[in-house]
Amino acid sequence: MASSSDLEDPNAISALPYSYAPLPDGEPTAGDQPTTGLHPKKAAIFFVCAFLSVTFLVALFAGNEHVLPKDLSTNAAPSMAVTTPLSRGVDKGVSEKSFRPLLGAENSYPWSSNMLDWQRTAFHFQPENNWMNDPNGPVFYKGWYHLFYQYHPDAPVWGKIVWGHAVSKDLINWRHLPIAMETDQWYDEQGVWTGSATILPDGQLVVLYTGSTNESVQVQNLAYPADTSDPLLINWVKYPGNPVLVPPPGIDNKDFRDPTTAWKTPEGKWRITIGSKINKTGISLVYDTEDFKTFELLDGVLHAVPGTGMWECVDFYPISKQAENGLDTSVDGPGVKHVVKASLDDDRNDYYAIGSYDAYKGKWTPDNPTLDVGIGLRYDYGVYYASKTFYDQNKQRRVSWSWIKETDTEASDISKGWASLMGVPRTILLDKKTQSNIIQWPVEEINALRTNATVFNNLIMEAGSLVPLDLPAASQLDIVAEFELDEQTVMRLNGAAVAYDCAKNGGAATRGALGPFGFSVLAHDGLIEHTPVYFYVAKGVDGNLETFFCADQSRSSTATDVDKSIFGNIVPVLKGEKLSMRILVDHSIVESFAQEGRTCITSRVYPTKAIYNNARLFLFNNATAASVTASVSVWQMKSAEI
Ligand code: DQQ
Repeated sequence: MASSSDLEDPNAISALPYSYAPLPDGEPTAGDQPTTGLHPKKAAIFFVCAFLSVTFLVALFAGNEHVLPKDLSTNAAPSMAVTTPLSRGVDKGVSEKSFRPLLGAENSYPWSSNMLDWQRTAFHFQPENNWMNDPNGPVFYKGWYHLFYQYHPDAPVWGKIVWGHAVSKDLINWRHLPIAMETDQWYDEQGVWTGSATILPDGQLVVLYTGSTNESVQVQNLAYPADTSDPLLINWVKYPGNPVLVPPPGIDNKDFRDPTTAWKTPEGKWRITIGSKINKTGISLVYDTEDFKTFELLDGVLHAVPGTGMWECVDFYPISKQAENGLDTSVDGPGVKHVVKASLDDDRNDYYAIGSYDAYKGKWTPDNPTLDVGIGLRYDYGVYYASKTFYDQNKQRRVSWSWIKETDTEASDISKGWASLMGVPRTILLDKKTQSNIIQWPVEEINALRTNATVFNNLIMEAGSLVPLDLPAASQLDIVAEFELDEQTVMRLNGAAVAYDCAKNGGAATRGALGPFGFSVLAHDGLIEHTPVYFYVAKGVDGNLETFFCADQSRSSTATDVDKSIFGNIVPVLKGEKLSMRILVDHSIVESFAQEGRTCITSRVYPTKAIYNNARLFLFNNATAASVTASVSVWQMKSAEI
């Protein structure tokens, strides 16, 4: 453990590890239970009581180790009874649609309907029942936001997919509409898969989507509204000449899917890109068209990255180097960079890179080849896949939707009757300060759901302290916080060459001189269940600080048949910036944003006890050396109409 002499002795570098093994297991005693919540008026009294001992904190964070199923925190096969594993998707030619680590697992926890009911969200888009995956064709049309999505109307597992459809005036409250497109043609008999919408200059709309044919060949099809004057776009027509594209020579029949929104070429044609692979190299093919019926394949590809495997749901869009607004997909020019995003079939994560687009050649080059698509930055370091952006001409912004899968068993999903959510839509901008990453932030409309704010200013959290926050409820929250590490401790501290990794370094129970500190959400009083979302700061031998943003699901549930991964990554923090985070808690989904959206983590958690009135929120500082000053605003979130 760090002592003050460690901090002051400049030669004691090796004496100050950034982390050490937590103290031995120990169940918290009755006297250890934090019983008093922090009400602003009682802050002074509470302050003295709330800073609990280091021993207590470590015991709470590490003490229920026995509930951790080790086989679930790695990718090893689960230990529970395994029936015939049902891989959903792979044999049909798409990425795995079951949660692979729990494939074929039966429930090993006695879930009650009360527990399962609590998991349904209050302000995240989901269909009324059954299975959903990728967002499709998001668009703003005649005053309505449209969201189509991959939907299996017959069961809460992936299967014969159609396009579900819902509309909204504000991206938050939704009206469900009839299925937009069914599997009623030979060219989409096995599934109406992912696609995108393009608004033509005269305001008309076209959609290109992937059909899986009667023989499971992936082809691209054209569809358009039956009645363009209908703002709800209820009825759709499939072009009689479909398919408009079949896999080109050299491309496998099952490696050709998910056409993008079209953008304009310098010659005035339309251009799209479609994900594929050649051997292990992920690629994006480029086609030009004038009428969306006949297409010309360009030589070469938009981009290729060896070793990344099949690229699903490729997205390609411009971002402004200076402006605070989003850009229509066809915008190009000197003040513009371009993003390529690919959803990697092999690891089911969304990766992006920023680079330059050569419109004449139809090629894109990353600014930093070491951070190329699939080997560098991710949109989100948790559960987040198959995202798709659209340009919202209503508010001049680029908005991203994403599929957030379940990470419990299919048996639980069948009991619930539903599976999957959409993440809260995010506005995407280039980070003007770093110029090397995007920032993602929940759309402003979500703030309308905030109510009943509780504010705590300048809370000083000593090293090893835990503060329960007194809130009326804690299952639907918007938490915004700023943190400042005690500067003198940071300056006195010797640097060390220790590489930190959220996933591999033991989570929130592993203590260092400067972290972890943050929130425990969906926490049970005795912390038998809780999900810490936190910063971990490390001082390098060069004296520079590195900041990591993590979410630790390892103690999120006492159930053994749910995923308990620990997520996270580094987050850039520039000179003079405070550490800041925002967390949206909505029952079984927790979305976390650091430094205004530079690094994001989406978690799915399935507590059994920290639910309904027993869900709490804690602030903690599990560092060994530095105190942290925190300023926090917490809002209760109203339920949206969905
Ligand atoms: N989901 C769709 C495919 C896409 C995959 C099928 C990504 O079009 O490649 O449901 O999740």
